[in-house]
Amino acid sequence: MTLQVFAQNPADAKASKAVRKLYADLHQAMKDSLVLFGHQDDLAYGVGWKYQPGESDVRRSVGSYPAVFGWDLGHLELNDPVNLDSVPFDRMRDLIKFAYKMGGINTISWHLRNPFNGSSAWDTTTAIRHVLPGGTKHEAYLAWIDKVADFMLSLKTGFLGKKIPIIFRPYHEHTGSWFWWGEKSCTPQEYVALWKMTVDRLKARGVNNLLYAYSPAEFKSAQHYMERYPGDDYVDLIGFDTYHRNANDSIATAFFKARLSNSLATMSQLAAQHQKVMVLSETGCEQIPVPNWWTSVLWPAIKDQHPAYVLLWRNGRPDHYYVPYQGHLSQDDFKAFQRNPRIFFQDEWKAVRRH
Ligand code: BMA
Repeated sequence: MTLQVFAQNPADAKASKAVRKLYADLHQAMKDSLVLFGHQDDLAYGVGWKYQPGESDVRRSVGSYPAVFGWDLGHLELNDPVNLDSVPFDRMRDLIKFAYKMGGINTISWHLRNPFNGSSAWDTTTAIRHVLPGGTKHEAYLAWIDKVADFMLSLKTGFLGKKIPIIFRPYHEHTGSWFWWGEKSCTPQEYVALWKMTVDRLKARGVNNLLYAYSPAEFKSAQHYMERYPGDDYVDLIGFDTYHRNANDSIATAFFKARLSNSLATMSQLAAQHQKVMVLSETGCEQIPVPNWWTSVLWPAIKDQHPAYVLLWRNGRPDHYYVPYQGHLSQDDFKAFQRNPRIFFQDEWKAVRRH
């Protein structure tokens, strides 16, 4: 199916020129059936290294950086100097600049604490109604959003301090029930109210360098996907988070491939109807135990619907990583995947995007 997607305005009517350009570039990538490759925390650490300037497991494996760089603001709300995965926020800011300067795209998620009891993002105790207007935690929560606003506004580059465009992806995987903003912890109205309150507050604080990504986990139908959609004027990217588990089981693998391609087919119709950009906002197969996973599982599942980018999750620990490190058993296949003319890493993306 060919997508009828036309570049259109971002949800934020005051979005900066750089945001508009990024949005147009993403629409163009989709029209051209390109898939940009992304990786979470790519420049911060990898398997066996941490904070070495210029390092990246993706680059070590295939000779190029990813085109999309993912980051997470969890614990910024606590005023902590490091995020929930120990990445110092000051270093993150520098690495976001580094990625942007080489033509990369930055996207940020937020695994923030439960605002009702201060426990982790995975504490599903009812929280949203306490942070909405009239709730006991409302003011404190606005202060949390303001910290995000300050961080976003601090992402500047060049002599003139131009703000770096960012794809912000809050309250993700809400069709699951593992986060406090998940499906079983709030009503659709509460979820939408939380989203709108967040975006409105960021805009009120002068933040105009964001595109907003909506990214449920598994969903049953188009209707289910859209059940908590905040609206076309609050969302720019239609995303999906899904992981391949039990990769040594052929039935589980076939199931993952079918579910991913069917989900993207549903989403691509929604993206076309709403004129949004479709992305695979998080995916991966922990430790990649299948040597040809890249060309035999991931690519066949995405090639027909071609999301504008795929973001692989972080290389956090020797038992928790999603892209090959140098010498990994799937490295050769990852190289073959990179050579696919429709998959773009940083060097290829930099060469074609508008400057
Ligand atoms: C999860 C795991 C955790 C991490 C969290 C936020 O999927 O990687 O170790 O803290 O994401 O990045």
